[in-house]
Amino acid sequence: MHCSSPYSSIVVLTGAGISAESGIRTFRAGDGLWENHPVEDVATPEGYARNPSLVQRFYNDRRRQLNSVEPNRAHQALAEFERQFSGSFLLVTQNVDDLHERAGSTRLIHMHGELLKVHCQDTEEVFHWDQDVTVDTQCECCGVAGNLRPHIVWFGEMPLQMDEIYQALSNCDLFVSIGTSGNVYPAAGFVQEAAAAGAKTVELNLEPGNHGSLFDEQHYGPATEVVERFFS
Ligand code: BJW
Repeated sequence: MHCSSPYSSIVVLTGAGISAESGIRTFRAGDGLWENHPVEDVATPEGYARNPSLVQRFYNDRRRQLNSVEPNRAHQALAEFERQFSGSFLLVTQNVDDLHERAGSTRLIHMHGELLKVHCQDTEEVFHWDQDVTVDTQCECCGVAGNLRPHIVWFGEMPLQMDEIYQALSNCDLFVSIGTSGNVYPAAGFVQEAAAAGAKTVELNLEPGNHGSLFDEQHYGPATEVVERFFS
């Protein structure tokens, strides 16, 4: 799709599949484990309350992993498209890595949070953070040890900037979903929101996601190939 496309307002949703070829593992490999941990241990507020050290170590490891991965051609194709496109454009990512911004994307919402941020459990103040966090780390706003937690949206928590996202979905004329299985809500419902607004809907994924049949158009293959082809 060339930047002189017939569309005036585009929303793109990305998931773990876009970062897979950069070397970041996707979530749903079938064994129910993320990096050898049951999901409910590391991605729920209850898991964090039970064992904060384990959860901090899990996110410290993933934060450190960012130093050894690079954006791939799919991230770059989206950033290049954004630079050239004169209409309204919003990239909504479920990913907590920073590969979209490192590729150059700027009109971007991290709806499930960011590995490179933490927030204070009391004040909710958010801090940029690229170091390890432990239960002894003192919070920068209140000085209390153990108050800083990963700025990640866990199950049962409200994803971020939802008003802006729904506003963009209700105005878009093209919605493109990339590298997401469609298992996790509310993101899994965005295709229906966009379709209800009259947008054309396109799925770019390795294989059909949960809602593959709801899309007007589908292209299956590795993101570096299908995304680059679609957005150039
Ligand atoms: C490739 C590829 C390649 C591979 N190229 N493609 C019952 C019914 C309905 C909903 C619920 C329910 N019970 C509970 C809920 C709500 C719950 C939910 O959806 N649960 C489901 C499991 C059922 N959701 C929530 O709790 C959310 N909050 C919420 O709903 O608040 C209330 C609310 C109401 C109304 C409006 C707004 C809010 C919060 C969800 C938080 C999700 N957080 C996580 C963890 C982050 C922490 C971390 O990263 O450690 O976010 S879960 C995890 O899944 C992560 C991801 O962002 C998210 C989505 O996963 P994604 O990206 O789709 O990855 P995969 O692995 O599933 O798929 C990868 C895809 O890529 C596959 O299709 C591959 O084929 C493909 N692929 N290689 C292209 N090379």
